[in-house]
Amino acid sequence: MFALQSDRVALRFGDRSLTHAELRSCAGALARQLDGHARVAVWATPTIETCVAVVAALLAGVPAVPLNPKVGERELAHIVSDSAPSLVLAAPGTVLPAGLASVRRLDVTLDGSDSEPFADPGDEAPALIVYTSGTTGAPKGVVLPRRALESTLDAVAQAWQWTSADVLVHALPLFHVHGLILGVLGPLRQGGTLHHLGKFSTAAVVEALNGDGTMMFGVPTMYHRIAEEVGGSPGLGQALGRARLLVSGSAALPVRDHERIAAATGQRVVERYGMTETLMNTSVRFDGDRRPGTVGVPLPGVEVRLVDDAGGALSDVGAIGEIQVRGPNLFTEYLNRPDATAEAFADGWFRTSDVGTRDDDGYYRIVGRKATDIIKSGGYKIGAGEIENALLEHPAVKEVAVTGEPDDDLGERIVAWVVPAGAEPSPDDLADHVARLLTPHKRPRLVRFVESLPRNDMGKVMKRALGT
Ligand code: MCA
Ligand code: AMP
Repeated sequence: MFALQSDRVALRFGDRSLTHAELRSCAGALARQLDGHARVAVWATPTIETCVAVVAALLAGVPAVPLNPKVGERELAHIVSDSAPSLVLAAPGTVLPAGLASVRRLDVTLDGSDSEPFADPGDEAPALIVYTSGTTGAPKGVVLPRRALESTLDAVAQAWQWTSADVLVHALPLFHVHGLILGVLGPLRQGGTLHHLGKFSTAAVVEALNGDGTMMFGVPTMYHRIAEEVGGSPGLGQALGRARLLVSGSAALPVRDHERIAAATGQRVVERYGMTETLMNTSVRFDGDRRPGTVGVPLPGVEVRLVDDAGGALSDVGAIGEIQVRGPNLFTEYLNRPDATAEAFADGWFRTSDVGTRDDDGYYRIVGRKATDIIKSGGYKIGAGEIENALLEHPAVKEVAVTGEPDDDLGERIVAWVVPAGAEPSPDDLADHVARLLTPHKRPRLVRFVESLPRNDMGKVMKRALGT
């Protein structure tokens, strides 16, 4: 999957860095300790140890499950019981939650050394299992084979003219596809460099792009924060203008933010469209027309089609339908969920639930989503059902419905419509409850108390009738 031979810096986090050869050596030594393990978890803090742990698992051919270090107790219990890791890899000194007490811990150290070859586990061998939310129920483990990782990284490298000379800058979390697969494994596969900022701030972006950074990845919330500031900050505009390529993904980049950044930097952000199950599907190419509001053309090797409600393929320019994809970039299954896996495909095509349209030059635009109970907030995919289940466990909540509302910063914000069981609980209390059980990014940003929820004759909550 990677050469990991050169003396070029592979990973830089703050003042710590590893060359490709050093990474191969310490990850190789760690990989020997994974021998005989069927699956390992990685406590995915934004640190160099997380990258070493994931590379070790890939070298050893042992599937890795990246864990959000802010994961709450209910969500962690689900992931641990569903994926059954026999080890958890963590940076030395990190305090792990009680929910991992039953899993043996292995500290990730950078001082081991190994350069012996490893057996090739094969293209279809599972490499990573990444948990993603659905409309109802607990998150599903998306099993990603090595072939999907390699093909998506090669496809975007071609589209973006990404080479070993590039230094990628980002501040994305390392437990999702965007930050981990594109953002860590991407630079490693190209033989280039990742400079991780630890935490997003425009000041950190300026410093990195004024240094040797050549590319940046971010979610629209990050670009929105840049757009808000860039007009009044020539230093930010100049730093961004110096970059070879700025890429946005995980949610739609608003046209207004795209234009504000273009006006202040002379640099048009390139949008790409992906999904945990499919990795990357389409992108505006480096040398393509960077039209705001579009996610570009299918990546090399990826087939994309639009389908109407009856399942018929739509070929007319401008027709609107569900986006379905096929190609080597796809996952193999949802872990332990053959039912959900079967439902996700139609004649071998993966049903994304995203609704899109195609321009006459083959560019796709995403215009909506079939599943109303999915919320994208800050680039995170969140199921309304899991938040509702968590809130119903709060003693002060009698009934609840969760919706997503447009939000300039987050894209969508989570709103909880609560019928209190007695006295109204404080919104902060409800937010803390969700953060403790699930994760902080799933917490409601707004709580609206109502006397009752609008229901249809079947008793189902009519979420569209909930409005301001
Ligand atoms: C807040 N915090 C709390 C609570 N409230 N902790 C415990 N209990 C609470 N009640 C903590 C948070 O954990 C966080 O800590 C800090 O306070 C601020 O939280 P929040 O307001 O949620 O963060 P933010 O500043 O709004 O974050 C914006 C962000 C973030 C940085 C843009 O949303 C982000 O990193 N998004 C990236 C998501 C992503 O990578 N998605 C890709 C999915 P602390 O400050 O310490 O963190 S993959 C995908 O979608 C596909 C494949 C694709 O196409 O890419
Ligand atoms: P996730 O499950 O977190 O991998 O999120 C995948 C979803 O993010 C897709 O199904 C889309 O709805 C959304 N998404 C990703 N990239 C884009 C984009 N560039 N524009 C609009 N939506 C996007």
